[in-house]
Amino acid sequence: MKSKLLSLLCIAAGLLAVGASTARAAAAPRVVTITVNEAMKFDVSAITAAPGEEIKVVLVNSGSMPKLAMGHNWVLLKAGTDAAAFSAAAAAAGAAAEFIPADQKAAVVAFTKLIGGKETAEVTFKAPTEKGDYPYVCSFPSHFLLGMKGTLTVK
Ligand SMILES: [Cu+2]
Repeated sequence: MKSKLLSLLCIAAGLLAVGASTARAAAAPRVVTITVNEAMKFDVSAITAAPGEEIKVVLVNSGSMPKLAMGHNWVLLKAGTDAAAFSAAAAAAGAAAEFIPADQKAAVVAFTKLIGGKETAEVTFKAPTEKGDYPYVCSFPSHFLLGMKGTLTVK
């Protein structure tokens, strides 16, 4: 009798464990890895997301230059943001602000820190619920102008 109860408990515990791991898997964000280097391009220039989808962007800098000489970040902007104007403001904000202009934070959906060669940064965020095209940029001075940009499309 006692052993039967014990085995029932074991089964119950096993089911709980399975349930917990399933729940964990469902809650895990989708990982999008973006590699950057001295070529000043995001190797992923288009991301499609479902409204409200949880996404983890992992930014990998495979280059070798230090952050202050050629740093990179990944900054997702609200739909309709003038990315060129944002980048100009970011350059003016300077390295101390990691090229995120304090007065334009309302235009930022998500961003990683600025990283140098052989560094990695990540940010987990929920895609906007409103469908549309959300521009993303590297806000290091002039990198946007050199083509370091992409679009996250919510649909
Ligand atoms: Cu960059």
